[in-house]
Amino acid sequence: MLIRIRRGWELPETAATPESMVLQRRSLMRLAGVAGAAMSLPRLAGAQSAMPAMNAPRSERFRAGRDLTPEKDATSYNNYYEFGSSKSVAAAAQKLPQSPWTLKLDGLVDKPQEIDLSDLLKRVSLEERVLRHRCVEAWSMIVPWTGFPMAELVKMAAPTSAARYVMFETVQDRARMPGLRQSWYPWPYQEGCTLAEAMNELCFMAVGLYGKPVPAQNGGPIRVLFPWKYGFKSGKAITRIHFTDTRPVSFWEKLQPTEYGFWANVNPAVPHPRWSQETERLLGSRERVPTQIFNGYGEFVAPLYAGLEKEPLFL
Ligand SMILES: Nc1nc2c(c(=O)[nH]1)N[C@H]1C(S)=C(S)[C@@H](COP(=O)(O)O)O[C@H]1N2
Ligand SMILES: [Mo]
Repeated sequence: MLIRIRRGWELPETAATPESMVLQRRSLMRLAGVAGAAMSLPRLAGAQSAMPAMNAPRSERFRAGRDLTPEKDATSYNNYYEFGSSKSVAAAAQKLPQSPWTLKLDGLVDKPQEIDLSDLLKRVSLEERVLRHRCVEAWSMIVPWTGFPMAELVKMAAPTSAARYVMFETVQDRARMPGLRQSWYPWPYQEGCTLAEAMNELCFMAVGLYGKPVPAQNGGPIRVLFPWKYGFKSGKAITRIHFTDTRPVSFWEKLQPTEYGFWANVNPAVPHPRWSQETERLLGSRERVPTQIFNGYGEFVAPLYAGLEKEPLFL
């Protein structure tokens, strides 16, 4: 059982998918795309989506300082274990209906509610943010997300004074997500943060990617983003946001508590137990670049961790 888990996730990306294989797989996918995937996917996405093209204003506050990752790379190399442990889950993920979609806000809140996503989008103003994403496997991407601050949802839920943590839960669609049958994983995919982190301006709920609805494989129709944390914290296809007084134990922490913790802030100086976090490979390129503490977002988030120096903030 453990051996099966080790094969995918536990290897650093460079070991799990040697560069040559990645490149080979991409060109295979391109070829296959002409025959199958590429022809059927856009039609499906159009039919299922609640949202047309988006042209939200781009925020100047968050500058990535690098070129955007090519869209085809960001949308064809994914981690989404509900659809399997390979990076090629895009075709399978198209089966997940994107609309209608309900988001449940519950737990220690004054206003528990279930909101229809299209109603929610009438109540928030959308912006585009170009953000860095750093996977714990040491690859990264820079993509434009459209969405709204998570703080908006916190306000709508109105947490009580007892609420200290927020847990984000991914939908469990057993008919369409074959990975859910892999019972050694602690489904559902849950990730959590402190209430202060959820209210930080960088915590973002994304409904768009490259000006279009977030593709299913990237977590459509709505996902959370913690750009200063390792990518596994940024849960996809969020269906429930739960406010609690207990620190949530998240999916990867349940699987391997010695390797993946609650905080998971990016830090090049703290290696993963089995590989270095000093550099990262830019998706869609062969370039490796230095990794930055808090993924380069320290000016926004470092104050959140004052006084918590004894916590394993970077695991
Ligand atoms: N529900 C769910 N969310 C998830 C994952 C997952 O397997 N299931 N993988 C995480 C990991 S490890 C990463 S790196 C990012 C990948 O997001 P992307 O495919 O949009 O690049 O999603 C995160 N969110
Ligand atoms: Mo990841």
